[in-house]
Formats: sequence, structure tokens, C-alpha cells
Amino acid sequence: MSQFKLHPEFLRQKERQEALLAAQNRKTDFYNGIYDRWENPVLTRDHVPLEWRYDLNPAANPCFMERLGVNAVMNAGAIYLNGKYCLVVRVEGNDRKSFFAVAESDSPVEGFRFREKPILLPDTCPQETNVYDMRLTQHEDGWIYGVFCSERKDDSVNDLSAAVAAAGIVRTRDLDTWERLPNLVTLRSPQQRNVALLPEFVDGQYAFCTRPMDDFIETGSGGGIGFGLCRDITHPVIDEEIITSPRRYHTITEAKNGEGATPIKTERGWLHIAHGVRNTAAGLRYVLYVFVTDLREPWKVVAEPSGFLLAPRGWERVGDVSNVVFTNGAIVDSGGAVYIYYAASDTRLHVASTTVDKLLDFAFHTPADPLRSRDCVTQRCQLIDNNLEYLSKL
Ligand code: M1P
Repeated sequence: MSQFKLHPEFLRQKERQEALLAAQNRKTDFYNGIYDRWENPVLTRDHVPLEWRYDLNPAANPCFMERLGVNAVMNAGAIYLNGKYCLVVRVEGNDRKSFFAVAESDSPVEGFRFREKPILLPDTCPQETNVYDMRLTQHEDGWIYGVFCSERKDDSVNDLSAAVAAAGIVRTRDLDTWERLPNLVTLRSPQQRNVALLPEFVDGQYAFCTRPMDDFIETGSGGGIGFGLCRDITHPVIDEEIITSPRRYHTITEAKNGEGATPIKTERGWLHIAHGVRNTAAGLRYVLYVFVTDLREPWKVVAEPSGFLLAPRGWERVGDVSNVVFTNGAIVDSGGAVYIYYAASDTRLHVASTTVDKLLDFAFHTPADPLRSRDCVTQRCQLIDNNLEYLSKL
């Protein structure tokens, strides 16, 4: 008989986890005609392998205690690779540090399993304390790029919570081996977060959606989601950023906004699923919204429907940072279906499904925000009048 045994609690927990991983997902009865929400989150902290959290040796861990707990599994970059739906997930330990891990499945809505180990990024920035929110881009140059937030303490001020955010860049062919490139330098913006790389060259250069910020939390004079070009991705510098989707007073983007999933190329333009933030008495509220930019001049907005696409609902509202939905990854399949992976309240990862056609219909046929209550009423009365007229003809 082997002297090596497993703790009975490990076997119980393993069985519970296998049931969770095998659970079938189904659409909720939520309806708005634009997308479907799915019942089960695709990933939670309970999906994280037990070997990542527990010491399995009963001699060293007789009570089968969690040694390195995981607090949250959230904001994921997403691509379809070698027949698998692949997510590069932000995993946050109980120690507050985030790291990246690949989870994959044959299905877009269920069955995600983590690869054997988390990603150990090349350690090129000694001051880097935290990393999170990777956007994945299958670029026409042949690489898969990951652009993420690289955060370090701001030593220029006497404030323990002051930090500096920059865009880190890595590249890979298989999501296993990663090459680290220098962080993106934006000459006119002191900080960056929520940066995404377009999958195609624009004017022969690498094209980034940026989010200029003066400060770590407040974007300050940063006017919204920006756009910039860089000649050499191995020495990435953006001289100039153009604001694409500006923040606006008394809208869902008043406090800040940021690029979400890597923009999706469509017949009618680049489709952006971004986030907008407003302040409330209960704190910041994060929602997802859509805009479309010109294919040739991706800094020019050609459609920006009013209001949000997706806002926190029901249990999505509650978590470590409540009242937040956030996306940094979506997958489009060969039939035009779109799977939007969105985190709820910085705690767990959900999925909503739709199609490119529906998102374009939403983007181009939802009226723009007229920015004043009076004009919003006029807009709504117009819809009602059209409907009354239509109904009278039936
Ligand atoms: O806590 C909500 C989100 O806050 C940040 O987004 P932003 O930079 O727009 O404020 C990010 O840190 C994100 O990870 C987080 O989900």
C-alpha cells in the first residue's frame, strides 16, 4: 500500500468542483432583443484548481487548509485558438495581487478549465507590483498580443495608495510561452489603463485604443477613450492620442470610460464594447456600452447609441466592488455569434451572447443620446407616435 494518501476532504472538494465544472449552462429569461444572459458564471474562484490553493500532503496540511486562497476570478481577455474558446483570466489571490491564467473550453458558455499552472510573466519590471486585465489580439503580423495594466507604487508622493498604471505588452503563439516587450510609452499621458491593440495595421502602424489618465483612479484631464499609432511594437511609443469616445456630462461616461474587448472588425466599422463609469451616492457604477468607428480611420466614431448595452442586474450587482460590470474580452465565431465575457462586481466572470448583426443593429438604429432630459422625452414621444400610427394601421 502506498504511504502517500489524500485527505478525505480533498476528495470531497474535488468531487464538488468536478460537478461545478461539468454543470450545463443555459440562457436566463432576461430579454431585450439585443443579447442573452447566461445563468451560470463561466468562471468563479471555485473553478480554480485545488492544487493551486491547498497543500495536498496530509503530513504538511493535516486540516486540509487553504494555504494560498483565491479571492476572485474576473476580467478576461478572450480568443478562439486551435478549436478552443480561450480566456486569459485575471485571478486575484487573497493577498490582493492579481495574475493571469488560461482557462479553455470546447464550448463558449460552459466547461472552462484552467491549464496546469498560471502564467509566469517574464519579470522585466522590478517595480511592477500588480498586473491585470489583459486584452488579447490575434494580430495580422502573426503574433497573439496581450496588453495589460502594469501597476507600481508612485514613489513621487508620500501616499501609500498612490500608484502608477502603464500598459504592459506581451506576445505569444500558444498562450503558453510569453515574450515580454517594453511597456507602452504615451508621450502626452502620464498614465494608461484599458489599452487594447487592434488586430490590423492602420497606416502601416500598430494601432492602439488608449485611455489617457493624469492619475491612477481619476482620469483627470484625460478626455475619454483615445487612439494612437506606434511604428515599432518592440519599442512602443505613441506620440499623439486622439480622443475617440469622449466622456460627457450627465451620461454613463461622465466619471470615466475605457476600451473593453479588443475591437471587432465588421462590415460597417470597428465595433467597440467599452465601459462607462458614473458616480453615485453608493460609489462608482460601471456599465458596458457600444460604439462603432470607421474602418479606415478608426479614431472617427460612426455610431454611438444612447445609454448602456449591459448594466449590473440581480446578483451581478454584489461583490468586492459592487455595481460593476466590466469586459476586456469577446469572441466572435465563424457564424457571427458573439460571446461577451464580462465580470460582475470584480468577483466572477459571466457570459452574454449575441451576434455581430444584432450589435450593429443596436449601434446604428438606437438613437444617439440627445444629452438633455427635454430632448430625451421628445425622442421617446417620437417612438410612441410612430408606434401608435403603426398600431392604428393593423
Ligand atoms: O473596479 C472596477 C474596474 O476598475 C478599473 O477600471 P477603470 O480603470 O476604468 O477604473 C480596473 O481596475 C478594472 O480592473 C476594474 O474591474
